[in-house]
Amino acid sequence: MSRIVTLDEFIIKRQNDFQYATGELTGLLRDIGVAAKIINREVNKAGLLNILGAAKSENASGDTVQKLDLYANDKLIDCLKNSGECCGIASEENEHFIPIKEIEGKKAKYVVVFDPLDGSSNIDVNVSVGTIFGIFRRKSDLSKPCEMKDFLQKGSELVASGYVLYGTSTLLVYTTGRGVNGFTLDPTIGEFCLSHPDIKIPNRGNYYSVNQGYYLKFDIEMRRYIDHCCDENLRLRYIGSMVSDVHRILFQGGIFLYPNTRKFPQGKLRLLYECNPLAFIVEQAGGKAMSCQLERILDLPLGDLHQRMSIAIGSPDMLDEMKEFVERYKVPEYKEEVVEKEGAS
Ligand code: P6P
Repeated sequence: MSRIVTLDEFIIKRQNDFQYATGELTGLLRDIGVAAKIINREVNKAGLLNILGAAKSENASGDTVQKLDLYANDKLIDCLKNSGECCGIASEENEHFIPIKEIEGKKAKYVVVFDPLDGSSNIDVNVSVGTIFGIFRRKSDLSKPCEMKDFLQKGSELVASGYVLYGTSTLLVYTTGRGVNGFTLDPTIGEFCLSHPDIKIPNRGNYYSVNQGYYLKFDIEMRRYIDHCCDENLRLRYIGSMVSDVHRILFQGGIFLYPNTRKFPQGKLRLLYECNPLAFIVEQAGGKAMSCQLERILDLPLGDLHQRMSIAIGSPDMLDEMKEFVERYKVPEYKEEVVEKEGAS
């Protein structure tokens, strides 16, 4: 049996891979790992505590907030506040970013963005949920509080990103731009242990992941690509938790889609703390991530913290195929013909 390598040990050993190897990012990643262990403890016994169900409030994006969302949000903020390495936080659960005061005069260089508990509508039915995070170097003056420009950075500026999946086991997957590695929490020792070194996404897979219930609300070019997935006898896997659905695609190959609809003309998922961190990971694993208008996710400019975006993410060959379908069926002539035949979408 190969020697156990803990997350802490791995981060420290690999910090020299990292352009800004000053130990601060190492400390930040370890603090996020601590918050993940605390959240995992509560997620695993949520049914025993009065922390299930809705918190009778909505977040900045208008989503109903679950009690465990708020718990996870609070724990991540507490851990990051005490880390001394983070000068600001942007969370799905908070309308504005949260400046963090320096500790003992230390000028923190990083800001952290996160969705504390993605897919939390699944909590009450015991379906896996996850935390998604991204880390940027601040752009503003180190001697002053963080500013909005520290957060409104393109995904290509991320220095690290990752997710924690609270599923059949608890898995932390992250990248600092030197490949993707996965760590499984061993509850007997309370450590995340290296379990999936150097993750690479298959060039194609047998799965496609989309909310098929919205099929008629997608643009015709996306409907034609989904028809192609059905013609290819791909298997539909969609549980309404982006981090879980994308994790399956990362490990087994396939494509995850959340196209724009009439209800969400820009797409539903949030660019800053859902799409960009997962796009960084999937690209680092050899995959691709683009909007349904074929723009590379990591190149997209951000206008606000909770900006929504359509997304197609997964195996490179399948993204290339999707791109062909969009280019072929997006042409106005075809769309007019379809509208006449099928009626407005
Ligand atoms: P729908 C969860 O609320 C989430 O933000 C993602 O995790 C998930 O992929 C998506 O929304 C599910 O949305 O419209 O299919 O229920």
